[in-house]
Amino acid sequence: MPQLTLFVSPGTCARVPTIALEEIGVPFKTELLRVMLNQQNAPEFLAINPKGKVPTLLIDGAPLTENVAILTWLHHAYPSAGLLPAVDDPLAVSRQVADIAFFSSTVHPTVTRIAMPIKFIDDSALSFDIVRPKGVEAMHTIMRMIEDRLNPWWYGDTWSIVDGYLFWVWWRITGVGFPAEDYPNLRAHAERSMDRPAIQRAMAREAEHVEILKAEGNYRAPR
Ligand SMILES: N[C@@H](CCC(=O)N[C@@H](CS)C(=O)NCC(=O)O)C(=O)O
Repeated sequence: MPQLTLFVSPGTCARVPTIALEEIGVPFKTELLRVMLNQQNAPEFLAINPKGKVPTLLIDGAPLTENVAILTWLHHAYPSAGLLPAVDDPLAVSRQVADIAFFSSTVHPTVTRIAMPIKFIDDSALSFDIVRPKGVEAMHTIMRMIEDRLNPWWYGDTWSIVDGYLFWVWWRITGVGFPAEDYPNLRAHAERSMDRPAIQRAMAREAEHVEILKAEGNYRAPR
């Protein structure tokens, strides 16, 4: 069994592979990166992941980056965990990769426009007045599509890690004011997700990290 260490930071997309690992039930360690201290760009971490991003998964000491790669590797390494529905036709496999890639390459960048608008313009007021509303507009288009698709999970009756990805996105955007009222299926999805013991364990790991950061004075609440 490989030794697994996941670099994380609370509230980030590293929650998604944390959920995946908790669903698998395999032993793993998490390493907290302090974004407030820019530890993701410290030379020690850049030597592991030159992109300076979480999540980064060490598999017997060797790094694997990018949610698409980490989640699909975990699915293939631990197929009985059911991170994705079992399929063997190459086209069906590629469609599952497309679903995860949609979250990482379309939905996540839209989350960033809403959650971290200051990354796009060096003017805090303008970032909240212009960048965030344009991100919210783009996110409504995405969420209307997802609202119509959920039944009750992304793949119907079967929970998958795509739902774990959606759980993080919804938590992140509603946490900074994205209006939830028009999306009953998404609200129910978030509540149903929180009933899953693996998600509760992933959230508990994050809460421990938040407490560490608060005690150090290195915590910044989302706004
Ligand atoms: N394409 C990457 C994106 C990873 C990413 O953007 N991670 C963010 C947290 S959600 C991060 O590490 N941000 C730190 C920074 O940009 O300095 C993936 O899907 O894994």
